[in-house]
Amino acid sequence: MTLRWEGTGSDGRARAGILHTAHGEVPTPVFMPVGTAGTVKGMTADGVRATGARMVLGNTYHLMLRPGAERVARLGGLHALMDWHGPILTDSGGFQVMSLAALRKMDEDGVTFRSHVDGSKHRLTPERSVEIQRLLGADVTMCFDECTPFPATQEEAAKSMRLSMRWAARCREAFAPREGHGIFGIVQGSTFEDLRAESAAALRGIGFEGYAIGGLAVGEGQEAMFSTLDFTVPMLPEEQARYLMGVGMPADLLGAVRRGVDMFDCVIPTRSGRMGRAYTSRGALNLRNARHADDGRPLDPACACPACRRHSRAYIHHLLKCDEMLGPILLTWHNIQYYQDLMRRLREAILAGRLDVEAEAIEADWNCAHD
Ligand code: PRF
Ligand code: ZN
Repeated sequence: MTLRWEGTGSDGRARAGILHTAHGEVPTPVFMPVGTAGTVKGMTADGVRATGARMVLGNTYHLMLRPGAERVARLGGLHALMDWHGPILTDSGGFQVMSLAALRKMDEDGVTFRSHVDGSKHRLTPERSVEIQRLLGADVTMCFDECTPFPATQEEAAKSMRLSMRWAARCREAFAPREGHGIFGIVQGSTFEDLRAESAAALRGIGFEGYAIGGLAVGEGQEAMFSTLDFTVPMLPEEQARYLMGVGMPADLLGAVRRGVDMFDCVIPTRSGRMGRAYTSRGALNLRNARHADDGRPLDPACACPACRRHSRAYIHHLLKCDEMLGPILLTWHNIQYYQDLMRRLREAILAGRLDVEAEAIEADWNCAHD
């Protein structure tokens, strides 16, 4: 059987479940740390697993440029290469081409672009993207789509979404079903309800193992993202996983889980860790700030990660000031741990039927005056 999602409980619109994949089971709601170039930056695979993470994301765009999809396949696939033996979801490349590549030229068939690394010329089509994701060994393949930039007029958003839907049909056709593997469609349509409805209906007509919501967290703001989720999530099948791409901050995850989303990925915990920022149960901290220089307390007393169990805020501040690589490493570990702990708390609250109470407690803690 291909990859499937099994619901195990719900609370309001929020759901708990299990994603069954070729590389194991993943309890949802789940946050997938981003392993763009075959590594969750600054973490060993064992370290990522120790945070509780069970599934990671890889990128078609980066890996096709370096080290190359055929080479990854010759080396035994992405799981073996990065020593990550849990499930991997790969993004399809379209979003990264648009945000990173130079001299992009899009046509009905696909996108031609120049590498942001060495300027070399490349082409991605729906068929090639699916082939690359197969060569990488992805458990979850994503459709090749266009993430409609924000803001877009209704006409622009419709044209872009309809292209993504034609590409989605080609991706489904190109995908060879395999035990425990699946392909997800991606709903586009910007913040327009009728376009999201048209997109969701088109994808349901094609039929996928799961459904992603794309084109959000692109500058529309949390309120518009939430209201788009309010009408888009109910357009998706009840029996399959729902994945909100590229989201987000802890409060975004909480709001989206309450609106029925099961899966997330985002660079925020890793990228902001490298920049000196920690997400904690008492809100965010910037460890570069001088006020931490004499603070002997851990980042978060509620956290059991190595940074919190063994080190002070003062030490991490010092490491950052000296540009020592352990600073970003510790903060990355902590942030991934915090995201995993948050998702576990939400899963348990959904299963216990007390998500509202739990969400209020979490939010009250984030907003408390002292740190
Ligand atoms: N499409 C794809 N990847 C994505 C997005 C999208 O719309 C987003 C939008 N937040 C992040 N990553 N394929
Ligand atoms: Zn910690």
